[in-house]
Formats: sequence, structure tokens, C-alpha cells
Amino acid sequence: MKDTFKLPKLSYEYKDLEPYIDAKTMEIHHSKHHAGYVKKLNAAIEPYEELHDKTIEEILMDLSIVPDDIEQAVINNGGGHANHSFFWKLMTPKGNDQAVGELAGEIDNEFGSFETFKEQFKKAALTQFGSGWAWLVADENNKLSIISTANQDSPLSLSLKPILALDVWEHAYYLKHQNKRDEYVDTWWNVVDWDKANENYEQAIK
Ligand code: MN3
Repeated sequence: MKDTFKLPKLSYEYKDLEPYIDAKTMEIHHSKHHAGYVKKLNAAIEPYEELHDKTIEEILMDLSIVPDDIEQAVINNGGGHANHSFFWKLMTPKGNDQAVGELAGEIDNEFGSFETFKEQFKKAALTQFGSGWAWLVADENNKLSIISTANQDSPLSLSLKPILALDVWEHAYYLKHQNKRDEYVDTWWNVVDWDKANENYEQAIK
């Protein structure tokens, strides 16, 4: 099988997000779960050469170019690939738990304060029933909002531009936190790369 899409390397080691996210969770999440999405995505698109030179973001932004018989496979596994690639880059061993740059100002404008934003984001993460993601996104008018999506559905397919993402599938936290998703969300803020989130915002509003 052609490996059109590839599992991205992380810019840190699996153990580097400890004590907040444990090495075993990172290893399984990246080398098994994410790798699985990449493999299934490549299998799905293999017969369709017209998709081979597209980025996964281009495909998810316009699902009408995807043949019907593989559409759900692309939503699930292409979404899984894009979401995780995006998520890994939003984490760093040097997290600082404070938004920066233009994004920091816009979060204050939209949500009132950084603390209120965090509360609302956490609520989205906790009320997403079953597997899914919590997101900070910008719409076509550059307005920020918090949404959650089910399974591996991507905000790109809703014409929204992702700024910040949190994986709330059990595989993201179960080894360390078991059923306590709230504890995982609280801990996760320690490893958020706000420089990267601000970069995502600047790209989104360009
Ligand atoms: Mn995951």
C-alpha cells in the first residue's frame, strides 16, 4: 500500500509531557491510534489517485471531492489524522497556562476573561457525550467560538478554522485518569502551547 499520508514525528519525546500526560498514553496514542488512522486513510484513498496530491486539510474542507463509497472512512480516518496532527503541535513541555499575543486579546474580547474561556472550554470537553473533541475555532468573520465535535469529525468540514483542540476520547486519558475526564482537562492546561495557538489564530484571520 502507498503511504500517501504519513504519521508525523513529534517535536518532543513521549515522556516529555510528564507528569501531566504520561509517556505510555502518549506512546499508544501516537504510535497506535494515530498510526491506525493514517493506515486506514491510505487504504481508503488508494484507488482514487485524484486525492493523492491533496493535503488532508484540503480534503476535509471540501468533502464533495471524496467519492461516496469512501466518504465516511475519510471523515473518520482523515479526520483522525488531521485532528491528531493538529493536537500534537498544540502541546509542549514548556506550557505556560496563559494565552499570548493577538489571541489573548481576542479571547478576552469574546469570552470576558481567560478564566471564563477556560471554564467554557472545559464545559464543552465534559459535555461532549462519548468520543470526540473540544475546539476553539474561528469562523469566516474571524469570530471565536467554542464547539465540540463527535468522533473524528473535523471543524474544517464545517468551514471553521481550528485554533485549539482537545482530544476527549477515552484513549487520550484512560490509563492515567480512568473515568475522570475533568481531571484530565484540568491537567492538560499545563502543557498547552499558547504560542502555537496564537500562530493558528494569526493564520486563521489572514
Ligand atoms: Mn485520540
